[in-house]
Amino acid sequence: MSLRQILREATGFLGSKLSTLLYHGRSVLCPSCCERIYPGACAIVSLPELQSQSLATLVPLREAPRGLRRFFSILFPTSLMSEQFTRKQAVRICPHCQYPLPYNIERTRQVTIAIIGDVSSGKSVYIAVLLRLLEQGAFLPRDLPARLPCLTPEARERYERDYGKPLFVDRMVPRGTPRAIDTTHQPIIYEIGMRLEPDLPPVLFNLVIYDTSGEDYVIQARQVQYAPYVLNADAIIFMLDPVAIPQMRASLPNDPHFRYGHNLALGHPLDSFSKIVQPLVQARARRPRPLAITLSKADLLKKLRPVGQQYGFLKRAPDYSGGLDLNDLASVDQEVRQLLYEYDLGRFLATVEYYQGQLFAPVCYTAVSALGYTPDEQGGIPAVSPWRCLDPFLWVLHELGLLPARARSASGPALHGSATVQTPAFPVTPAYPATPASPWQGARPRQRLNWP
Ligand SMILES: Nc1nc2c(ncn2[C@@H]2O[C@H](COP(=O)(O)OP(=O)(O)OP(=O)(O)O)[C@@H](O)[C@H]2O)c(=O)[nH]1
Ligand SMILES: [Mg+2]
Repeated sequence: MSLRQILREATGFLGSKLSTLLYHGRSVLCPSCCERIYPGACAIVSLPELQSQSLATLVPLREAPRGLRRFFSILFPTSLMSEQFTRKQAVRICPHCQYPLPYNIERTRQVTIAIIGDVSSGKSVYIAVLLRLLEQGAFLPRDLPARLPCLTPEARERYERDYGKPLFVDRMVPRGTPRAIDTTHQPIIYEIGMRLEPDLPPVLFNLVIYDTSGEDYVIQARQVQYAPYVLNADAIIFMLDPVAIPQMRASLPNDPHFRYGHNLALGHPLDSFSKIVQPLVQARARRPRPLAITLSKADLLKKLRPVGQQYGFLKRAPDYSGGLDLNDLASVDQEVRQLLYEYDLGRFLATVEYYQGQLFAPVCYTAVSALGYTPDEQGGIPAVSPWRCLDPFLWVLHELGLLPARARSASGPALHGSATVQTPAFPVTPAYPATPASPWQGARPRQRLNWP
């Protein structure tokens, strides 16, 4: 190697180290291709032009900066919040996939909640219901000043057409999500702003939600290619299908539900979970993230025991209007753990515990029924009556420091001692250290969030 080559290599190496240092915290993930990008280095285009023209002929309002301009643009990205840019409906586009990025991407925290699980575990139905609840503001404590516009109306409309309309209008369960054929995604993004205290700046973040087929999660090669956002997700909701639990399935009555939508061989939940987390293990995830293990189709759980001996959490419906009730969630957590233990899922619980601390922290067990009813043989439902659907969602937001909880609980610890709940025969890690703070328990806006 000549001296000149050595010098060139050394300069390149130092340059890349210096830029990593200087650009620290300036990069974000493109919500579509999941490549790391610098918002300040992206081209800015006009959205109407983006819709009417092909990308090849697109005339940018501002080309991607080069040289020294690129350096300063990355450090001090242009804000699109000006009259000039608003009139032109300006957006940044991803340099890798040309996805029009959220207008506030350079200044607002992106929060990805990955709702994952095996085939037919109930992800899409849950997401369709969750989006409705979100848009109704059902997750917000009563009277909390807030706004939650959807930043991706087209993706939202498509989702409504494919899942919302069949469910809410036709009263039929939607079809399974097809396997992905494209490595880019069209997530649904909401800009959520909440004013927790009148004299404090609002809490602001972009909530990013994807829906992908279970096949793209449980096959590792497909997950890294078609659902790479799982690797960087801020929190994970793992849908655990009761029908896939052999002992539970055997205890359920011979319901038409089992002939509908479950013609595929279901993987054992431990197997599905292990396959889904394998890429996270291999990628050596840098920080643990909240994990909500969510037993889906909880309406079926009512069929496991006689009416008088139901689990306590099945008899209660939480009231979210007063804010997140951590005590209620803590007792659901214990009861679901116990239920899983009873149905021979001790190894599943032990595996989750093995990863706790390295990949996931904290971990909470919840149960939801997105439909509230068991579909008939044709997939028909009398209505959609969601039950506890906000539990895992609110819990992960709370754990990410984005949503307050109510300071005192109406239900709660007393339920631990209710007649139907026995002390589990396995160690239960308390998921909620209850440390009441100000009126809003656990909200940590100043430390964690971006301010306008
Ligand atoms: N009883 C009951 N069944 C449900 C509920 N939610 C979903 N199901 C059933 O589960 C089936 C699968 O639900 P989906 O939401 O499509 O499952 P998915 O995880 O998105 O499946 P893939 O997209 O194929 O991975 C539905 O067709 C319903 O039959 C529920 O709340 N209760
Ligand atoms: Mg689906």
